[in-house]
Amino acid sequence: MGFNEKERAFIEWYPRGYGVGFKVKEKLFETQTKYQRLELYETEGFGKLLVLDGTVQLVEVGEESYHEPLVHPVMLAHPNPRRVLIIGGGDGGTLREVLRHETVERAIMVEIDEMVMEISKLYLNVARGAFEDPRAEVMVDDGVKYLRETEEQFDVIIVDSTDPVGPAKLLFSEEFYRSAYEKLSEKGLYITQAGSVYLFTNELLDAYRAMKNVFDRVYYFSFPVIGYASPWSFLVGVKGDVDFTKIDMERAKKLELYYYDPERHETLFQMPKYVRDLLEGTQ
Ligand code: AG3
Repeated sequence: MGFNEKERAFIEWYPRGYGVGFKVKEKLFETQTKYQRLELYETEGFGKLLVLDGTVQLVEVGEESYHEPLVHPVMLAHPNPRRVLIIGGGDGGTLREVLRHETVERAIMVEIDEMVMEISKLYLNVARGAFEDPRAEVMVDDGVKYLRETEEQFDVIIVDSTDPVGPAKLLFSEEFYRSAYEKLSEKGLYITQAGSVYLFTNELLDAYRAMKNVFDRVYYFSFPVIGYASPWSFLVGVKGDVDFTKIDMERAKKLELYYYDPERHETLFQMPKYVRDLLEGTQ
């Protein structure tokens, strides 16, 4: 569906006929991995485009518009994030941003699809050395199983998955949130990408409700991500005495960021009326 030979464009079709697309110079390849269909394109204006099961994962030019808001708000709100778990994120962008924090001693990344990692390493300018960092421990495993079985504790858990439909569905279940809560340290933060509020409304509200049943506090924020139906949603779950509305400006100043603005952290929580109404309607 996605690649239109005649137009030389890749278009991601969301529910209700909503589309987001890029003009492409060429299709670099397409393959079926053990878990999903992987396509790679060279776009006209945004570098390479990585697609999984027909959905845009990233474009090289602008991927930071996703990885910055996914990583830095939670890392800067936590008082001392030393142990971080990333579930998914095979391209290495999330790992790269996590490792920019000097407090991090260990960053464990659990990606189910080895092929996504290998192809990203070979073709994409995204990980930029993150996989070789001595603090990084990368494993190929099912994140649901890993989190259920691990005896480790984490200060921050980041879920960088595909959409809450299909293979990643379990990552949005109450059961999964419970095992995440259990594996967070006394003070812990959990963040997940959570889709589009107007295209995956039910999935988002279900996830929000399930998170509210598990975490001590839950926050919603959205961010304009290049390549996704804009704005994109993120859900944050808090365990214990951590205030997600406040961040450490001293540490923030050491990071050079382009999209997420720590000085305006509070603006993350502004949302259109219909979104607030939808969230307030969940009980
Ligand atoms: N993780 C995928 C976010 C979901 C995108 N969904 C969509 N386009 N329908 C991104 C991987 C980047 N590390």
